[in-house]
Amino acid sequence: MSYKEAQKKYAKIGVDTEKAIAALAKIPISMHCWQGDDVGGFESVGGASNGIQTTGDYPGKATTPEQLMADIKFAMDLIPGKHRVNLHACYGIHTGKVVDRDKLGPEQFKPWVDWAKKNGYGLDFNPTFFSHRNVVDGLTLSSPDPKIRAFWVKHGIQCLKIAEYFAKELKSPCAINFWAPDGYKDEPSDRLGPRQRMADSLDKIFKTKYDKKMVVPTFESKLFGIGVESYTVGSHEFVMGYAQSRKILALLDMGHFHISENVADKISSFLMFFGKVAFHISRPVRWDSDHVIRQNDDLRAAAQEIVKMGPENFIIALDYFDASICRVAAWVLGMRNMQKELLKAMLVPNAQLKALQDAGEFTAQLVLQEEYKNYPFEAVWDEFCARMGVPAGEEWFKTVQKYEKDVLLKR
Ligand code: RNT
Ligand code: ZN
Repeated sequence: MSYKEAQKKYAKIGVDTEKAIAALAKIPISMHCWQGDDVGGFESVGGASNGIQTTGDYPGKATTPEQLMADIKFAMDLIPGKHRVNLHACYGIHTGKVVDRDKLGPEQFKPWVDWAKKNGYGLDFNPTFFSHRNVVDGLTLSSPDPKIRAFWVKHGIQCLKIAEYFAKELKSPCAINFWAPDGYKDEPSDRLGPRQRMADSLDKIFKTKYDKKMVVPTFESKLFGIGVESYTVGSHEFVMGYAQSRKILALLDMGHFHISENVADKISSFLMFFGKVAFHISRPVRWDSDHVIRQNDDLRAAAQEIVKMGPENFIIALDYFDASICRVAAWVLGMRNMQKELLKAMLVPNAQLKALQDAGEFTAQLVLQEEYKNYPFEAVWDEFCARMGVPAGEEWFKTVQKYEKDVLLKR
């Protein structure tokens, strides 16, 4: 079906495809640098540890800043629209001796800023509370050892400075996400103490002066991790309470809940009480496995809520890392899948369906929700990609395969 025919078909149900295309072009997605090297970073060759793990050993991963930048740029060029890059503190660029986390500053991130400027990307940021010797007994900000807490507090403060540097240099607010792996493998005797200590550490971090318009702290909750099965300090309730009371944003990661929970259902409540919602788009398979996102029901449901609540009220960041497949393809596929689901959600006559719900017309609601799934979305997507100057269909993969052969596999 041609775009013109699809446009007419959608118009009949009150959907303006031109509006949808224009709206989608304005949604920036924060693409995570860490898919490019299995959350490795540039501090050591040890790889991800202390609360983060990747599986797979697909060849060709980026091991230097130049390689990672080249791979991100290659992926970005196959993704329609203008987007952001999400960096972690462990991706600082060190000349000579590695500067420890408590002493990091803008200096280690200047090459990233220069590169982002050149390519027109916004930058977001994350302190790295893992893959480090000062994660002691699995604890950072909640450690009973005041020296360990002080180290991580200093890290958080330095990261706020780096986020402010990004925002000012790139003239675009920087979201900085706090996630700490702290927790216990087995039943702790004290559940309160670690939470009090974590709150106190965070308060010390956020006491630093930072530009509240340009730096947007978010705080990510988690149910459990491998090795931290019985207790997570930054649980959902802890994060909600902390963020709400300190007037920062809470962040929802799709992999950080019980597997049967509907994460999309949480969005409207978050929006009501926080005004804005930060999101890690991920795909858990039986656990927080961080698989590449697919066009599945969970992603569809999240995208529908984002569209209905107003995409401008969201910080959409991807968070997955699959080391068993081509990492560049994983980026392109995930970014495009997110955009496809956002577009699909925009091509649904939401006002009409809402009216059916309010009128108690549940049969019609169900029938139409299903029928609309088969509308000619693809024609609109193809048109969007053509206007954005990127391949619409699977041809993008051929380009990645060539890059893989010519560049990645030669590393
Ligand atoms: C871990 C969290 C966190 C990390 C990134 C690398 O479970 O999801 O967001 O994935 O900070
Ligand atoms: Zn996450």
